[in-house]
Amino acid sequence: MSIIDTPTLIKTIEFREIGDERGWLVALEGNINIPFTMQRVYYIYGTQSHIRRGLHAHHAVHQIAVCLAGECKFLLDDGKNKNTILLNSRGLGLVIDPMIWHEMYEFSSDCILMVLASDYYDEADYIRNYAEFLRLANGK
Ligand code: T46
Repeated sequence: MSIIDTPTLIKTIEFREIGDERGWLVALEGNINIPFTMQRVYYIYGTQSHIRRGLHAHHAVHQIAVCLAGECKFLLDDGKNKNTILLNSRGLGLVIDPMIWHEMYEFSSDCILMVLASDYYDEADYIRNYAEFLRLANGK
């Protein structure tokens, strides 16, 4: 597994795309090309282009987002710096670490965004208040 760690907050994983005359296949395996054991997969679709989703950080859950169709943008924010990325490739996973505020926006009408998560859904893991996130992220 090679996690591409740019000087920004954007960390991505390039998946091996296995292709032949029949088409393409990508395999995602916990602790092999996904850096944790997956406990949950969910996917988001049918979001209109003017809608923003996310707008939270997680205390502990690790996640990888893969855009399976269409495109959307992600904003990542660690409380000091913000970076954005356009997700439009089935061969690329975006790492969403704990304590990273994230927002998804500018969804194309055909966007299907799949997210792999390291734990089960628990609302208590969410920080949905930005002021509270900044306080925790900056150690106050
Ligand atoms: C995230 C970003 C990338 C569940 O019941 N189970 C689940 O596993 C999830 C993820 C959500 N839900 C419920 C909770 C809400 O009532 O589905 C509803 C919509 O969730 P939310 O408003 O949190 O959706 P997004 O798109 O703002 O955020 C989602 C994930 O929740 C979040 O963990 O990191 O995608």
